[in-house]
Amino acid sequence: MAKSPAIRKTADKPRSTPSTTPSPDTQRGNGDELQQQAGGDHPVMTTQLGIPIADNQNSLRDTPRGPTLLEDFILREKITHFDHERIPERIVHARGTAAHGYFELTESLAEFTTARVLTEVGVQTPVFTRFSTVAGGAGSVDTPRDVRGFAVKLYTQEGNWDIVGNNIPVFFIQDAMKFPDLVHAVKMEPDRGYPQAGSAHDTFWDFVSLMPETLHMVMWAMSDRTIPRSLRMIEGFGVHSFRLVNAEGKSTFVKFHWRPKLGIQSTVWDEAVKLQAADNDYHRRDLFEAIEAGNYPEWDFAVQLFTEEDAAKFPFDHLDATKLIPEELVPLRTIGRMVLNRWPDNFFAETEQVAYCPANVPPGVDFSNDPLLQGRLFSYLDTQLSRLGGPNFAQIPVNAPKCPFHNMQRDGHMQMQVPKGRVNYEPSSLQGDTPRASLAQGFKHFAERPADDGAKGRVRAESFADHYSQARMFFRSQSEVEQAHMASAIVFELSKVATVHVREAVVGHLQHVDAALAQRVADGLGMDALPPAPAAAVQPQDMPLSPALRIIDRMKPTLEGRCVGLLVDDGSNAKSVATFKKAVEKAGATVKIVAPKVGGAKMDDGSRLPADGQLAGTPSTVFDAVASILSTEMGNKLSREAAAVDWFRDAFGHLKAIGACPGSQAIVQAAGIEPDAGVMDPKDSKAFIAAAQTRQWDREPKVRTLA
Ligand code: HDE
Repeated sequence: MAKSPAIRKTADKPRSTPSTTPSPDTQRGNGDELQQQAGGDHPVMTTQLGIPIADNQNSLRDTPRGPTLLEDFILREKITHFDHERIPERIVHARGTAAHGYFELTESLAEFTTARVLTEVGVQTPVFTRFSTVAGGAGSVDTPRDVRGFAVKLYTQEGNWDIVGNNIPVFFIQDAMKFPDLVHAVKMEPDRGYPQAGSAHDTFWDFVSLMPETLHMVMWAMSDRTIPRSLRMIEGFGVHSFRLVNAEGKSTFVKFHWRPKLGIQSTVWDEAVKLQAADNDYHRRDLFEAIEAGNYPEWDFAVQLFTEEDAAKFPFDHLDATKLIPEELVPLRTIGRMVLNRWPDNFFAETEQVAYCPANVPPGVDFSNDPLLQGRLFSYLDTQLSRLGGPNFAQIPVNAPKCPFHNMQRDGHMQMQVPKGRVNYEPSSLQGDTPRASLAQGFKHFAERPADDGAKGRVRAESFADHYSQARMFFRSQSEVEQAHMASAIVFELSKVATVHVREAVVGHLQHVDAALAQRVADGLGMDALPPAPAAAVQPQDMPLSPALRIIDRMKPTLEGRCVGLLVDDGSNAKSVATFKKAVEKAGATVKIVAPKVGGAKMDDGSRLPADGQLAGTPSTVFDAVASILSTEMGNKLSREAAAVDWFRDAFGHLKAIGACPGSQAIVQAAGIEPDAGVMDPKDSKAFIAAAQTRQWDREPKVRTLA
């Protein structure tokens, strides 16, 4: 009888009725047996305290079919640790994906700051960058319509610098006081526990309708920026004005920007919705696969620099986080780049435990009086105390600085350091090696002029009162296609709002943004009359337009970083497949083979081409463009296969290039596709590559009605 070694060793009394039938688990083999089976040079498994474990399959039983013994310290330790594996997820930005990399300065800002990371050209500073959605929980999907967090931790020689930004340059609210209300409104409703990860519900839009300061960011949220194609193709913004401070103590205001080398690219809404079904982890997988393949995503780092005097001339208050500084007003200066080139070893240890805080700045960088930023300076440290369980979270490897650090902070939960000596205070005279503050090297706060603009009070500056002008500028700066997408997004979201007066109030506000937009949305919602516009504290102004805020015009016509799906089946022409693949890969894209069976397809020359994805589980939504190389026989067969028909139909609807071979024509017809300039024979790889570098915007009116 194959008994587990653990039972044999620890059962002290032989039982009178031993089990004669071994359980499947005891048959599976244990300890040394398993060690040998697995091969390799495995270390012996131990408890947390190093006690070697002989059997990791069976708990200690009183008899083979009797109760489990409390004495089983190995079982108890294992289960107890498991019971405590989770920590509270982030209140916002819970769903995130991160990677390691480096920042390299290409132009010195020595004139403006003492920060070494911004003055030492060519030095590579390690970074850890986490992207996130805002509203959904940690297990929610990657592609809802949502703002993306863009948080960069730079491990500089003068301490950690966290630029904790978003992929949108403005924020919903002006004062930290409103943040809990905003977040409560956008997250799932508290009584029903839904919707998860989306703003298309009554409480969010109720809040919007009552807080006109949200309008500018709402316009961004309804743009295609919030349905990105890839985390590698989003911009990042520090949002607030910060300060740079030079050796003379002079301050210059600065806004931080990250610009993706691959260009910005978004999905279309129907695609984003279908991606939620196709692949919950679409963005995480995309980043992982790119880094694993050595296609390291890269961003330019740029700054907008301006003085107090410049700021006084802006037709808005730069301390108001609902306002951006158009780059036509203050140009961007590219001073560095960030490359992400290493996937974390462990998701929990790094991506989950990383603790960003906008208050982490090196000497030479300082804060502005933006009231939203001021609130954030407090919030992030505070949230880590409950999320990570105590004051020593900075000792977690991903959070620890990579420069020397010394202080007199001691003890606390989970203290990992063992400070030596009797001196844990300062000043002291008993030890020669204790840390001391340094006036020369230490952080100097910018010595600001005392404010002379009024008395203390719970007030909102009058310069913050214009809520519509920049919303208008943003909307009117967009291309026609983008405006139509925004109008349709608002119609979609408000159509999910059951409360009629909330829908009406939002459309009322839109009249201040753009009367034609308000009318389009009203029509899209089936309203008989345009609801009245509310009184505006300040009449909106027509600001100069900022074409730099568009996506479509700035999309890079490239296949770099993109992925093309190629559908094959038994009998596909091996030569055509190889030629197509080579040409598209040469243009920079990855080609993934899709076939009805994951084992692949038998080509016409008898060779077998393994598939990267099975057709039913790999819809065209996960690709930037698609092509097919099929025999007529297989094409006819697949034209009766919903997954194949949808593959083409969705690619067409999502404005993608389609390289459909003659053998696929039955599927193309079943999908109701009327071929246009974006549909061609994949033999013409040149035409395919040209079309795949962008989306077929002209096709859109043929496939959907936009507001
Ligand atoms: Fe955050 N924010 N936030 N936020 N935020 C958090 O910190 C907060 C704001 C942003 O990948 C929390 O560690 C307040 C603006 C990102 O780990 C919390 C206010 C911007 C991340 C918090 C804001 C952001 C967070 C939740 C208004 C763009 C994820 C967990 C005063 C510039 C960082 C945590 C990561 C996370 C508070 C507004 C970006 C609760 C009080 C504006 C990218 O501390």
